[in-house]
Amino acid sequence: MIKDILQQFNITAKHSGVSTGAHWLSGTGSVLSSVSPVDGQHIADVQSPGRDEFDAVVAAAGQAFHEWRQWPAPKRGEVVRQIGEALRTHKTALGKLVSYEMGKSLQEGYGEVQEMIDICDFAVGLSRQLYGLSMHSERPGHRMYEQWHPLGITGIISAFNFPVAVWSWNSMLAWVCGNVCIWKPSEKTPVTALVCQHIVQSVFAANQVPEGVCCLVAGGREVGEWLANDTRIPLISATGSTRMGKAVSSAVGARLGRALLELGGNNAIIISESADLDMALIGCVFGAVGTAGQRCTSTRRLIIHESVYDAFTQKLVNAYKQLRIGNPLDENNHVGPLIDKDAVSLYQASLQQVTAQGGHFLVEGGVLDGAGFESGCYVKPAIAAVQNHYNIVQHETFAPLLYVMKYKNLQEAIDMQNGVPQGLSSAIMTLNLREAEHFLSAAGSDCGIANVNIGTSGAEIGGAFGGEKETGGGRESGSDAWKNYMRRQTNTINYSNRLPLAQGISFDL
Ligand code: UN1
Repeated sequence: MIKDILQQFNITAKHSGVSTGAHWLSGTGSVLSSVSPVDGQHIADVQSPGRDEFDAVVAAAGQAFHEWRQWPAPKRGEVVRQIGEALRTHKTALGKLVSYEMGKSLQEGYGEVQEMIDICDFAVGLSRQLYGLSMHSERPGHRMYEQWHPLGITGIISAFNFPVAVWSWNSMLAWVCGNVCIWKPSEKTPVTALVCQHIVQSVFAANQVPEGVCCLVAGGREVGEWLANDTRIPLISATGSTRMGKAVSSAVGARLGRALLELGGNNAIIISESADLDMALIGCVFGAVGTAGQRCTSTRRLIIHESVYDAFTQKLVNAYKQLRIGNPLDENNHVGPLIDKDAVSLYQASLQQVTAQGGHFLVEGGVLDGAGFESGCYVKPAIAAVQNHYNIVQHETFAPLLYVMKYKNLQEAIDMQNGVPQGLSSAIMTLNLREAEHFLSAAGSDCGIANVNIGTSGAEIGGAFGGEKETGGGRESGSDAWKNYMRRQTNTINYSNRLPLAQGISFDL
């Protein structure tokens, strides 16, 4: 099945990971070996760029920008509409491949492609709505307005957990805005990126889009560093760990470029005494074990009112007993593998730290072995009772490890929810209007995303996505996140026959 999908997209056992959107370049950099965490099978080798090919790609992108920025935005939107159509056609194949290369459940693989289709639709509409404001000038016979122009090359560094959707949030918006894109996908999931590149290339060819508008540089850390340091690239949009984000941010900041960062989360749900506990349960369990806890929006902490703590943790423990762990392509399973053995080691180290720092397990974790688990990447989702201040709780463990803790009053719960270095997603489960509104107020959650009676993960594309503090401050996807991909220009036009100065200054010659 996977072989057929690879054939369908012309993915050979050894494939170039370097493209200008019209041509595949033979890479001279290191080889990325893509291995499925589902069954440990090798998928393909992807050749990354050497410095010369990287420079050739940036040059092609720079050249293409001169032409692409002059296409009317709705015409660019029409091309993006066709990408959305192509994604609809290939949803099943690409969804399966996402599931196989990354390890998320098939439903989530399809969901990820749906997210790409949704952002295409959003971007098409946006291509006729890149609005600027007009202002009233203080001077007679003057007009003032602002307009938004494209920035140039957008460098996109994406993570393994959403191997294709996060690229599409960035590239579809960047393209309708008139930018050209260079994508460095995660070195752990290069094959799904190759498929996206093939899909876009055929749409672009059919529309005579100039070479260089959609570029791919599949590579490791070094390629990320080249992008971050390159003064020809005004905007770097990076998704990944806080450590990576700090490195990108300082490199881009040192050259006064723009960085759009979407980094780690440490997302909590407050379970109030007035929560609908059955409804809350679904949000909490999906949030904690969906994508095997490898979303940046995954639920890491539950802050539970003391009066419902025993009842709710009992429900959680029972629900965890029902979880089926196994091959994510089998739709009977809820939880697939972690991305690789390094991730498994980090998960195991976190389990040890929980006990060492004073926590105890309500549901024990562990690594699965035996038939069906040969890849060594399958782990048991765990639940631990902890204190919020434990060092391990303050860190994001990218695995299905859920922390539970008790609170007495809402202020204490909000302080705990905010009392971590990260600030991405947050939620409260309550039927009490006062609590809900307080949680959403300026004195409530400090996160970029705050939900009521919905879990922390699974945001729709229509809202701006991102968070505060160590999450990096960037906003991608919906609302007015498109402004990150453009430069604002303020224009003042004098149509009078005098030249009055602003602020009433007189300057007579
Ligand atoms: C991510 O984990 O990097 O809100 C993105 C969600 C998804 C996107 C997550 N729509 O969970």
